[in-house]
Amino acid sequence: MQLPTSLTQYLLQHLSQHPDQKDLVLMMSELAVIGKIISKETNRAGLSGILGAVGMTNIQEEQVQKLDVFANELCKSYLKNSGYFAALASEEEEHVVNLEKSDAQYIIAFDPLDGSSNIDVNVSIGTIFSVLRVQEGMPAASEQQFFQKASAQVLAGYLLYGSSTVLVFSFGAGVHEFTLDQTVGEFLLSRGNIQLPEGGQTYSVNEGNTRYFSSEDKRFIDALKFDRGMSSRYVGSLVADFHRTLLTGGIFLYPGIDKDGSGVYKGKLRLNYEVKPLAFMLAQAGGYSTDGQSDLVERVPVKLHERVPFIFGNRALVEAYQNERR
Ligand code: AHM
Ligand code: MG
Repeated sequence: MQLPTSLTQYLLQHLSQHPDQKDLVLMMSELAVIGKIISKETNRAGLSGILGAVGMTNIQEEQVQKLDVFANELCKSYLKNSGYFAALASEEEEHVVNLEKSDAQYIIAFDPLDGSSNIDVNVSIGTIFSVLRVQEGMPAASEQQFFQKASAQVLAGYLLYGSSTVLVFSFGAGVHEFTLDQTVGEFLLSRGNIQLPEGGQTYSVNEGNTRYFSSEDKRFIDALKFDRGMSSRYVGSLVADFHRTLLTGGIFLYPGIDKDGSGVYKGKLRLNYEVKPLAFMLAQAGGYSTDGQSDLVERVPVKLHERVPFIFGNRALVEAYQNERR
């Protein structure tokens, strides 16, 4: 019987081929542990809600926390203790958190629990992470450290807490999916070197925003429906919508929207926590992502919590979108 490759085996093989990446391999293993803990909490989130609703404490006599707060605090304390990171940036933290490790060579940005509107209603949510090297010539815990483009990431990935929990990540050469076997508590390789299939038939967009779209965006989305006859899927958790697109192709659009009628079209998704890690993996899987003007893998952040339009999927479709805007 052929046993699937475990994450531990995969990481050891990777290390034997890339002895200089020991830290990255070890931090990937730590991130997988964080994923297992959040996965476990996610599975009993309904119970936490019941306890939380009456202001009760849990079995360890701790105050029950909202799942997103729990995930953020867990990531912070676990990543600090790992010793690999000089600083972290979280979607849930206003400022960069200095981890007081002056000799650490890496920084990490993460979205501890993506898909906040889906947390309380039992729909897939996720955790996204992006690891960068500390740049010389500036303080390790400065915001500027995070102003590096997606292609500078040395490790990026996500955990998707869905019908099963999967870990998808890349060290920069190939994207791999591991599925958590809850019975043995180990991630097992389920898809190696994922490549986006050509000719995906799904478009994914929050159609409720149609009135805020530019006329070009409305026209493009109408063409997906009426000319190409594509089918619609939208979870509203970026990790879930990304994972489906990675596996089945198609196009996802969260274009800039003009909600206040000012004529300025603003993106929603965060460059550092959501867009960069996903754009990095998508590029290796043969896909393409754009902010409407150019390749998001090369976009340099200018603000820590910067939000950008995010359109990704099969290259031909996304390039068609981009070409209409240039
Ligand atoms: P969050 O980080 O507060 O959860 O917001 C990001 C989420 C993404 O997961 C998802 O793609 C998007 O927001 C959905 O937005 P909307 O509800 O506007 O469609
Ligand atoms: Mg998010």
